[in-house]
Amino acid sequence: MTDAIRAALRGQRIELPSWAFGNSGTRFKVFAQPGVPRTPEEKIADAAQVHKFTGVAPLVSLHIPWDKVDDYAKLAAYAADLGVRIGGINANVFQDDDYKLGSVTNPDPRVRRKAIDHLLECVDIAQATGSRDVKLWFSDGTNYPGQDSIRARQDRLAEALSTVYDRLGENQRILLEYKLFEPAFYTMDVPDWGTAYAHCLRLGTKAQVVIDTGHHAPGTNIEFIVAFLLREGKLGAFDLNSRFYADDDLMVGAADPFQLFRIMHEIVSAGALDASSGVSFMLDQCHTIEPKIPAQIRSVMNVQEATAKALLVDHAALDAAQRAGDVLGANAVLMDAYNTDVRPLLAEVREEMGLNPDPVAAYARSGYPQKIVSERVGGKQAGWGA
Ligand code: LRH
Ligand code: MN
Repeated sequence: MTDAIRAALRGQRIELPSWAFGNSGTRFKVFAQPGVPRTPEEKIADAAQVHKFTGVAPLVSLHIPWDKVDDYAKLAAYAADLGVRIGGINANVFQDDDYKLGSVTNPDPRVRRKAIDHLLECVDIAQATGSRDVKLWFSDGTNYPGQDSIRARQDRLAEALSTVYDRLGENQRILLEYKLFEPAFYTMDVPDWGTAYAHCLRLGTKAQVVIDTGHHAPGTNIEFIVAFLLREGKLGAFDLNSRFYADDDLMVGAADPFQLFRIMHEIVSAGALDASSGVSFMLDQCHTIEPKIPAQIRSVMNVQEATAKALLVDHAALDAAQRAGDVLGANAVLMDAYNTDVRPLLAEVREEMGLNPDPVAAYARSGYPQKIVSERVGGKQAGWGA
């Protein structure tokens, strides 16, 4: 394997969601697990374990107020001591009673002001943590036709976004996330990539789109959206996960590893794998029944495997077959890469990085799983509650 492929794999940067280490569930049940973090510091410590054993997960995204602290600069220093950095700051305008009919799109200007103030607070927090990204996902929408004006809500959304945009620092950006449905079931105010893209175009260069792989209608060709937004310079980040039906937030690559490969193929083909491309590769997952740290390690490994396969695509042969209109030939080039077992390559790359070739086994033997269960007794386990 070429040194370039190994270097690209060593240089991969995956951002972990702090909330994946806390308890999460569905409307039916949230299953608590022993050893779950109680504080943002403990979440960061768990994320640092994932980086320790994989070497490619040096960033942790925060969610406010789930990760609210008095001193964000101190929290960033704490993370740095553990060898990781604070990544994107996620705003939360979806858990307050005031937001029943919307946050920034709410008919009530008092509620809109309250939501905008929270978004501005997240910009300030990003300043304090040294984060570039402020990630905005709005649960805003309606459940019944006629409930509110679709157009008026877009006006309110645009106004709020430009207010936040104007507050951004030189090196900061807004990441706007879309979602087809849930918690609203008739309209979502940012339902698809086109709506997010249009708002980001109107805002300016410091506004880009987040593709959450669980936020599309079944059968959506996500890699087309990736290729299109990359070409426009408007792909800012991914929220990677996988699903069988809806926004299941399962481990990335678990439900559809071929889709993840096709997505990474578009990334590699556009030269967007390297951090210099500005595309953030974040995970956005919930481990409702499985142990959380091993699940994050496995998720990172799934991204590595899809990336390694995409890096193995013989682009010269693919290009020649495509130009020749050789449909089967071109498809075969891609399938050859996808059907290559890259686990031995990744094991070697980990050894080159001074890591154990089997991160899951190494973590299981590390003693950390037992340590957190014995130490983290009492207190309130972290979850989706504030
Ligand atoms: C919404 C979402 C968003 C986060 C939340 C945790 O479904 O994907 O990215 O804020 O999950
Ligand atoms: Mn998401």
